[in-house]
Amino acid sequence: MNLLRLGSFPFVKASRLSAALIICHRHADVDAYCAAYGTRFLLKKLNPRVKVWTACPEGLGAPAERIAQSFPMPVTQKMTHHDLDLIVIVDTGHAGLLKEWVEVVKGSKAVKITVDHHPIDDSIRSLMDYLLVDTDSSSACEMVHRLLKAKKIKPNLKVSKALLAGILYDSQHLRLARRSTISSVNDLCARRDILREVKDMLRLPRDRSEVVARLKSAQRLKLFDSGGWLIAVTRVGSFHASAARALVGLGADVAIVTDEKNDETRATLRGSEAFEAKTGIHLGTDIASSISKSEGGIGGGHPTAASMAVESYRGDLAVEVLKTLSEKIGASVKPIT
Ligand SMILES: [Mn+2]
Repeated sequence: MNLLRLGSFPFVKASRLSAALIICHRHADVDAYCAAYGTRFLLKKLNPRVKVWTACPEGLGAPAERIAQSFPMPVTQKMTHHDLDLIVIVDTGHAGLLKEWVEVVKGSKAVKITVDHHPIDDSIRSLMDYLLVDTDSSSACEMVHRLLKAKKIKPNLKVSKALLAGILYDSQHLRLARRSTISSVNDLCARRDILREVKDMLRLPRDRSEVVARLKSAQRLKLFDSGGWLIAVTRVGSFHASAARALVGLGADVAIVTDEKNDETRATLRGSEAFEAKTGIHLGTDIASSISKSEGGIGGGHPTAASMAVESYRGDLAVEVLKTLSEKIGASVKPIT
């Protein structure tokens, strides 16, 4: 992604911009919400008269809900204004994650732009006029920061904190950071060193229900071996991502957490960095996206963090993931008892 192209954002004359819609993925996480927050600021700076709506399909996830208290913005439930000039989709690699908002996007004559760091599925590609996609970026927030920079707009303190929160969240507190991430963090902290403050914001104590979900995921754990890699399979009703991360924290190379709700089967995957580095398996494209495509669901994600959802699924999604994983690894799956 080159900066010249970033400088062309939002690909419509800012002075003519009157109505814009920002949409993030369903159950917005901290990165998605904060990227929307930063994009809203950017559009308002480009044209103070622009009216901006923000949509978070199916609401916010628990960590984003907490962060949103520090960075409140109006979130619209239903689009009543139909004459949009611009639609910006942030942090969303698959159109299925837009839920009912996909119809708003399809039906609008607005210029449509995706700002994302996920591998982009064709379902999004076919809807968009412009793709600002960098899969090497730590987060959508890092990209929004680069957009601000390209437009020579300085974020205020609140926006700096929000973008930093998204970067820290998606980069696992900079464990997955690249040089460009550090450069963004440095910029965002230039006016005031907000690193510690934002870290503390994200480190609020976990809800008891989340802790229970993490512990139950360990209690219900089934362990498998494929080619020497330890694969943990479990089932919990909520906090899938947190539970999967906890299992990788315990030492699993890959954690698979599944659940069924309202006729929808979901699977959340997390892998260790060593697993990705040694096998080259991308949990987003090789596993979640490939299985959901063949099963008629939605799925995708990053090399070590991915998820998928399939409606009216008849089989056992965990078994399907294990099968696909072992094929990619090139070794059979053996239960460890
Ligand atoms: Mn993200």
